[in-house]
Amino acid sequence: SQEAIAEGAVLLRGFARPFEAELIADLHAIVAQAPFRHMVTPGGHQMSVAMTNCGSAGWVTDRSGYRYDSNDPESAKPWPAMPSSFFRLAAQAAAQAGFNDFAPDACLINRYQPGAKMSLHQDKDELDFGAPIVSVSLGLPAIFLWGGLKRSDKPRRFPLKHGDIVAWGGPARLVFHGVAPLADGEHALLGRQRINLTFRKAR
Ligand code: MD3
Ligand code: FE
Repeated sequence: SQEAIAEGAVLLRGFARPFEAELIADLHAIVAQAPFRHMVTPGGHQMSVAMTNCGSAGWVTDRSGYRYDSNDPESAKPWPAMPSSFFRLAAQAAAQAGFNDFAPDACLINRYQPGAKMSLHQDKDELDFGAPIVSVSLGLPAIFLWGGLKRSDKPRRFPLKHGDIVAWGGPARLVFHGVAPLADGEHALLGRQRINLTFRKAR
């Protein structure tokens, strides 16, 4: 099923389900090379979401700022390559949502354990806001917060479940968004966590 949640934002419920086994196997291999870690914001706060990356560019934050880096700062080695299962799913979902020829070079992998949240923010560390962003939700359900173009716009709440994909582009690309604190639970494939794959064209 396909719903427009706002101008430029398309929700594909369950789109990732046929890929789940391959995605989870590939995820485990990535995390073995580049473990999840809690990064620190430029303001000095440790994030409640743990992160890692795959692809030629990885999103990182530390006291010196937010940026994309070709290497994992923990190992000084390149981030693991983006598995073809990840790339194909992101490109297929983007095309289904009306964004043709999406070629992500960055996949940020977010891990939410119960209580973890992401405050309202914009994604604006990428070179070209013309490319969409594709996000894949796996594991425990979460409440996604969808704001406006001003931080003060009151967010709407959307439940995102295992297998749901959202593609955001055009007028939705710079909207403020976040995730409410994760409720506890147990997912059959992933246990007590939510994993979000965020595909972007960074460079
Ligand atoms: C709407 N992640 O990593 S994905 C992020 O569920 C991030 O982990 C959330 O926001 C998560 O930056 C939300 C959905 C998402 C991603 C990018 C967007 C929504 C977006 C960019 C513009 C508008
Ligand atoms: Fe974001």
